[in-house]
Amino acid sequence: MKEELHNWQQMDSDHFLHPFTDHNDLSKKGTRVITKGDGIYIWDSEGNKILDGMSGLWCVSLGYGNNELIEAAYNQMKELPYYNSFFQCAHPPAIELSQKISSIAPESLNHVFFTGSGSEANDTMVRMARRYWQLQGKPEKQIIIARNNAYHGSTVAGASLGGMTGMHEQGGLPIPNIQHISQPYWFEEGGDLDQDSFGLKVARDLEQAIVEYGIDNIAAFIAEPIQGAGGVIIPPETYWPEIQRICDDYEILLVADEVITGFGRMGDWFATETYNIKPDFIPFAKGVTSGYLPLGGLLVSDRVADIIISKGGEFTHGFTYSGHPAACAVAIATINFIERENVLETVKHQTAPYLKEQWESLSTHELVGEARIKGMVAAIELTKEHRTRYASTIAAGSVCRDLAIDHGLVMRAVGDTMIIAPPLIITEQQIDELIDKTRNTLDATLKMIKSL
Ligand code: PXG
Repeated sequence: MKEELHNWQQMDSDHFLHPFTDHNDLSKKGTRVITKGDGIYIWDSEGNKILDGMSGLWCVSLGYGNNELIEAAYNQMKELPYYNSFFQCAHPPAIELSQKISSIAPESLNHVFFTGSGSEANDTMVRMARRYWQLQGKPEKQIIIARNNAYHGSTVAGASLGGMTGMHEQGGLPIPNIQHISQPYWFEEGGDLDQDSFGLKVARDLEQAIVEYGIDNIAAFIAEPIQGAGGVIIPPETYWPEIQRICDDYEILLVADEVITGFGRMGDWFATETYNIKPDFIPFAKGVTSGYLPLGGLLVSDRVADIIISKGGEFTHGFTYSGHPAACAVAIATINFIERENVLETVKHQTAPYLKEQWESLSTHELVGEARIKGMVAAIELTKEHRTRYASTIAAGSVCRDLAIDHGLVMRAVGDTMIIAPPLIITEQQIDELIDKTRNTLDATLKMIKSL
């Protein structure tokens, strides 16, 4: 093997275009090359062991090195590594998985369209929602209402549904007939309102938008039950019941994007259970395979599927890797593991409450304006004083993220919001380690900021 094959950073800098990356900045610092994972830990090419507080990218819920998932992929690849489900074909893993996901999904969602990712799941939703209304004789119902600072993926439709202005600015997005309303981010945007009043106010923006754009033009409303990439934004308790009321009153389709929250992150199979939401579509991905292979999909309600199936003829949509057999086999193994090992019960009644108690104790730290948590996702707002941020030139979040790595912990920074989403298999002892590392990181960050 040629020597330069091991010079990962140079090769990376010469050839590899990374997602969401400033390459000038990266080439100065050098990429962190991750070479190994085991349980909740990863190792980099320098040999550092790091607690993966982000489950990869919100996906490795069962941790690294789970032999059942690995063997499921291997065995399926030996039997049938690929076949498609176009042209009136299918294969056992996709059929079995569609049945299995329907059985754990909320009652009225019994149909699954497979994709390769969460972005493709949302693209599928846009096409299916519009097709549904067309088949109902209402082709003008095209508009999909989404929210500022939402993340729904990076394809043209996914990025359009998302409310990330930085993404819209780079190339003519959003596509037509996507409208954005406010997000339920009390800490940043709640002003003097208490959380419950703010939750209601923001939910009612949906009603205002429906009136403004006209009910005859609106197909659907999409939201993440808890915004993930936007900064683990946990809505006030009043928010979702009011959103549900509005969607019911105006009969628009409700889409709960569970790409992050699905498959156990809240201690329920889906956050729609946790929040008692009744969606027509659930886009999912990530945790469905614990990230071991790429798979996404769209759970579809009976009311939508019945129309698409009975009136629609051919739905002209699909991907080469829709329901890839090896990915489906890993997903079946993931669900079986979660069921057999009582992962949801442990998260719900044991580890998530323990993490909550520990995480909320961080709120007394001088650097912390708020520590919030729901299930196995949590955030800390770094502030100078209670709800006052540091100047953006200080970049408190980036400082904290880099220091976290030095302390052996992956935390993600969204501006000055620090977030974690650890593997669902994390133990109480490992939670103690995560909290210690977080506290030490906060101390070091405060020291660093004060020295600036
Ligand atoms: N919906 C939601 C809610 C997501 O979080 C997607 C859709 C798109 O999934 P794919 O599989 O196409 O990536 C996501 C993905 C971050 C980060 O920085 C979050 C995601 C992806 C990349 C980065 O937090 N979420």
